[in-house]
Amino acid sequence: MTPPNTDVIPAPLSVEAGDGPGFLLDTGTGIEAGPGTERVARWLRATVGAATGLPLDPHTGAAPRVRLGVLPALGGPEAYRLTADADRVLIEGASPAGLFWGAQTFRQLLGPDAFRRAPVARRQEWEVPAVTIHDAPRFRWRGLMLDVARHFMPKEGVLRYLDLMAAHKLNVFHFHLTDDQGWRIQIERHPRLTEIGSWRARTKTGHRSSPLWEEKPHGGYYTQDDIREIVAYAAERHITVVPEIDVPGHSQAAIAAYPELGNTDVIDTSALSVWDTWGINPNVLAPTDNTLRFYEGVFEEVLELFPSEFVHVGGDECPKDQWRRSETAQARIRQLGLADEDELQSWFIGHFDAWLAARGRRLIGWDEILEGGLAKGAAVSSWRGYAGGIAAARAGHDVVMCPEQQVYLDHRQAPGPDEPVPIGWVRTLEDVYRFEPVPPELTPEEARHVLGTQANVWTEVMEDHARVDYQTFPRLAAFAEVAWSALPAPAERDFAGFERRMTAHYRRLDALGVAYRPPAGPLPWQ
Ligand code: TNX
Repeated sequence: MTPPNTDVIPAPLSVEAGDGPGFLLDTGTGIEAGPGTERVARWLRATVGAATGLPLDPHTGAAPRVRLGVLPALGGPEAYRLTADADRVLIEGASPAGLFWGAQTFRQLLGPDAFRRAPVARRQEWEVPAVTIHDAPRFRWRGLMLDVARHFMPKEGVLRYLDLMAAHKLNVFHFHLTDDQGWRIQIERHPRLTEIGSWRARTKTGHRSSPLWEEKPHGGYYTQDDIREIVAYAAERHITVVPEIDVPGHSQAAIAAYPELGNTDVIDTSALSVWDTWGINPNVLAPTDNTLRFYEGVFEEVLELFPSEFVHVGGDECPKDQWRRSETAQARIRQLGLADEDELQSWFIGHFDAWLAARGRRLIGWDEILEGGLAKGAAVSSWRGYAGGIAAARAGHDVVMCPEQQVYLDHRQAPGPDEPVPIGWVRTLEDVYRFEPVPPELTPEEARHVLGTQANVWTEVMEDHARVDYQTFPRLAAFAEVAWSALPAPAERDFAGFERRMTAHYRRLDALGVAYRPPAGPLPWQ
């Protein structure tokens, strides 16, 4: 018999092996839902039922049971406890979310075949080892950002990505929906955003030096019904979707659709099309009332679709050159009594900070929003290292740590000519495992503003979901452990032990059909 599988990833707070035999799931096993747990029970019956072929019917006679409950006394809002012995499995969460993470652990305990969509293992019984697990996450924001603007990912791929997040106990999906190279969300009152803004005539994939380098049309967008489906699917998995509409930079797709949004007194914006190269784009929004009203309209529809507390407004990489040359922008600076273009950007972001606050939401933006003064209620995604996050936390603002030096998964994961993605530094699995979201410079009081951490997947050079898988995995497993588990300081982390536990996890990823970067041997396309 195979030894009990307790190589749970991310590692729980505590795992105590029981003495006796484990619990056997068979045709007589029911999954019973206590009060408030029916949704999680349905998810568990559906996933484990599909993989095992067992009915898991709660009304099955007197057979042993898997029982689900909510027990607020368990501690932190997402804590759970799982106890298994020969007679029963009890999974209790401090909330339905905590219970759901416990259900994810239960699935890992059943072994890799529990991650399949149909029963392939010729067995009637599935064993959960006798065990008691206490668990709770370190951070409340355990995020993953996907850029669907540079390369569109069809809805099915997004739903699958959400399932993969849930399997790693990640709970915030930052959905980067707009950029220079594409606008991906239908906005009913501004139809050209998707009619024009979601397609580019040419796109370059691969790297210039690579034989895969080619140019072809690219595009796609989510209808509002698609978005509702994605948000509901995420909610079922206790994942919050935080939408990002990037302003005032990274906006060429919007300007191509509505030229009046750009700095028309500096360039002929009607000649712009959706951008077909990568990098920082000089074409930014004009700081006019018309632009503000236009984007208020966009955000009104966005708020209807996304119930998240936070709404991301981008704010990154906004070159100020056109504002320097635009008489309209300069007049605005004078009218508002601002010192410079940085303060103009800050005013622009501040407008949406107040606008969102008036609607009960909170603004979050990339760390450039610190320049020219941070808007009152703004939270910061600290991406250019820790500095922005440190400054924001010291000023009493909330922070999500996502420094590009550590957790940008578009960066290559090994040196060598075989790695497909040519951008960025080498960031190995071990580098990610040793990433620490809370910098030592922060006092405990300041550190409370670190809501958590996020890995970012920018897709300039990932043209399909196999490439996204390759860049995301296995590093996301290491990241999940950083975000969830109570790991010691980076230098003391047991990376060798993590790699050993990854042996079981690779089998789970295999069962899920994830095209991860294999730890050894040929790369998938070799
Ligand atoms: C910087 S991170 C960007 C993105 C790029 C990424 C590539 C950030 C807020 N802006 O637009 O895709 O680098 O790694």
